[in-house]
Amino acid sequence: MALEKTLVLLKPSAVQRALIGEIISIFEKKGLRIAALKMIQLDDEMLSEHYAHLADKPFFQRLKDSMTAAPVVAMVLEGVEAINVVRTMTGATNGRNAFPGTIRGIYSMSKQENIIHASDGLRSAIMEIKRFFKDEEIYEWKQTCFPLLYSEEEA
Ligand code: IDP
Ligand code: MG
Repeated sequence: MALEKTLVLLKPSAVQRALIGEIISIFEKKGLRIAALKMIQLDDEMLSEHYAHLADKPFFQRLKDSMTAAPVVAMVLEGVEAINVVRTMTGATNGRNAFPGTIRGIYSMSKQENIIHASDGLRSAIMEIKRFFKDEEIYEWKQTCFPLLYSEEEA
């Protein structure tokens, strides 16, 4: 089982609604290692890259406006199968359909204002981490509770 890194953004709506601490805490308590963490103001260029797959959608400009309305909190989380784990914790895109217990399920009533972004696969995780973090911003600190989080065969 592979130790993976994934990218999470707490969107401007999460920052405005004072949910930063609470959501980071959910990931910390899950056992994911925070490898990098910072607040950044996204711009049009970064978002056109990040959301390139949505460029022809009618809501694209609205989405970009929403994503630049306040800073975001960006982080790199690491754990065994972290990409899938974090994506599952994130929940369905539309907050109204997201299962209760998922972050969108708990905190969001909207498809656009859905609080959080999480990488959806290995390729996108690698690209997105590179998009938002320099190598020297990613820390390889040792999680001393690691043996309590996983069995030997898992890690
Ligand atoms: P994801 O964030 O669950 O991976 P994507 O389809 O990759 O979903 O869309 C990226 C973001 O674009 C969503 O998180 C959401 O904020 C926004 N979005 C997606 N579909 C719609 C829509 O139909 N209306 C408005 N915003 C949307
Ligand atoms: Mg996506």
